[in-house]
Amino acid sequence: MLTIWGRANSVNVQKVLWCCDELKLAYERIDAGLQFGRNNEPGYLEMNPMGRVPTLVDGDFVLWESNSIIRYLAMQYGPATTLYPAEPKIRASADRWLDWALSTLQPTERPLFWGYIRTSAADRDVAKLAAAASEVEKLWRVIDTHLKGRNYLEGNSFTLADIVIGAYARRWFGIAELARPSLPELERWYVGITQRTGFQHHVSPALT
Ligand SMILES: N[C@@H](CCC(=O)N[C@@H](CS)C(=O)NCC(=O)O)C(=O)O
Repeated sequence: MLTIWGRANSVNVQKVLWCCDELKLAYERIDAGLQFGRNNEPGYLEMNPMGRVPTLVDGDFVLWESNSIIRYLAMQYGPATTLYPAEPKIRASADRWLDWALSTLQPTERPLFWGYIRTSAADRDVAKLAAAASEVEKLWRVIDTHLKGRNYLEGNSFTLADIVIGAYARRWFGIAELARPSLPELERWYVGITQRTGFQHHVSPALT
């Protein structure tokens, strides 16, 4: 049985839970992080010295970093699936979106998410949020352009890239205050991934 440490409203935990759903893996999830604490206790820090969530425990194997966790799960438990394609060019292309999500998309969207979802309206820095929204919009335009002629982000099948980018797309589409431009390819792809049970169970719940 797998154990996943991390609160269910963390985008990085959500990716892992969605991946487990795609692979039909059973797991136990233990709340940790923010109001649940635990992630800075010595026992947790022994597993994950960064004190962040998620952390995966699979028997005597412990792993942190959400994108590494989903790569591991797909290689270990879904080698015959198309989730993490073995063909090097497709795998590298999918990996590119995983790296881009952590290096570029997440840091750019974070101020927006925290500003609208975790800050009261009275305390918001409106000018800062407008600047952040404009930066994030540029990134979603990149995805919109890339999706032209593609059903999914890489290859012809749903991959880890769709999970990772999909988890952030849910935030972009879920912040009611945002004025979003029309991005038809992005919207078409997003409607498709919202049909998946892993998205519905783990990513779709209200942003908190
Ligand atoms: N790059 C790491 C980031 C981990 C991370 O920053 N997690 C956040 C939640 S999304 C966290 O642990 N925040 C502190 C907390 O929840 O107390 C990953 O992808 O796993």
